[in-house]
Amino acid sequence: MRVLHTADFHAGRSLRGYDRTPEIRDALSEIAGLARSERVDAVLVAGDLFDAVNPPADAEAAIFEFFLRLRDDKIPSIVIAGNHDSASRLAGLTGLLGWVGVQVVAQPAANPREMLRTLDTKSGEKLVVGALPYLSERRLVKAADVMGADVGSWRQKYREGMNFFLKKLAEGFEPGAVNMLMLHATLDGAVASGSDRGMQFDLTNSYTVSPLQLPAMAQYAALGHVHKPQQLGASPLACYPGSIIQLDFGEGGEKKQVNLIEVEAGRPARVTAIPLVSGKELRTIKTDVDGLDARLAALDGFQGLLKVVIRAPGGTALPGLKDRVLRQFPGALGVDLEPTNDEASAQLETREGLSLTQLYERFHLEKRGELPPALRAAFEETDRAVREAAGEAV
Ligand SMILES: [Mn+2]
Repeated sequence: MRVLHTADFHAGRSLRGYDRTPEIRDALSEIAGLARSERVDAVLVAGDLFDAVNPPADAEAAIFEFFLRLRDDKIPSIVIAGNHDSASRLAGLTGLLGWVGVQVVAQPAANPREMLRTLDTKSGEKLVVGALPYLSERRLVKAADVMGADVGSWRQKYREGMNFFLKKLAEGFEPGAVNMLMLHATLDGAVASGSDRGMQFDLTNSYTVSPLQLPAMAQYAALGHVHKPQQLGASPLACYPGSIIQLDFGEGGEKKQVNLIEVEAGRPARVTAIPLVSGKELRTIKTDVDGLDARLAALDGFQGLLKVVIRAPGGTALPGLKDRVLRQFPGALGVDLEPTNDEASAQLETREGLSLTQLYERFHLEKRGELPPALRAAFEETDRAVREAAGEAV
């Protein structure tokens, strides 16, 4: 049996105001082409189809087009919701997607047996997938706060909760079939992409599952959530194929891939990475003001998306610097200034000591570009109102 494993499409993503959906659409078309040329029996998508709970129409079009391409080639697929997806939205589409051969598991079910999906594949063998969509860690934290429990013990609770689901799913595995797990979660030891914020925090602060918790009867664990491709466990073989294009500057230079799994019932699985070529290359250059022109000139022929970090004394803006970069390299998405002092720049990488507004400003810069003053004012006002309502001194 041949199974194609992919994840983390993030359709609808934009980077500093630059819409990435056309590149994601290209990558999805590339993957559908691979599923056909590799004559796979099934495709597994391990969550984060969309970048946000309310994706733009063209992002939905890209996803539906992908599934229709698979349907045209009679390739069935199994899909779980990731933390970026709206589980309830995907749940609402489940019936319709079923008509084109896509089995969706959007929400964890109280009875884990309901999260098992089976396929009688054209290889003649049966595929059983224990599909575990993203389980909200935040809800656990909230509950922990309310009850005054310490988060450490809730981390343990999360692991136990995951254990319950994984064990129950494994009970549905069949000796004569190919058995796989699929989950959208962080495994211990997972390495984040060079990390443009986000994921780094996620990995150090978040809830994790140990590879040892994965039932050994699974021949392969199809993981989603971490964007850097990697293998984690050996028994069962557990892999993140990673995202399908370089989604943010932290993923710059990373080679993207899908995994092809060749496996028979009761035999160890073989995994082959198939490289993806769609999507623009992301690159960051760091320089001081004097070196700027030379670094930009050296980019000659670079067709990707660029971030320029300029080390300037005290991190203060120098007039005309942004324009100078854009004149030489119109594809530059951002010009950031960084204080020369190493300690200060190290501080920039953490969230400690930053106000909510500063954090939002940073988030906005990453997602949509510079924060407009009116939006900043509205954010501050809302923040103040919320804190006042909570009885905090403002
Ligand atoms: Mn993701």
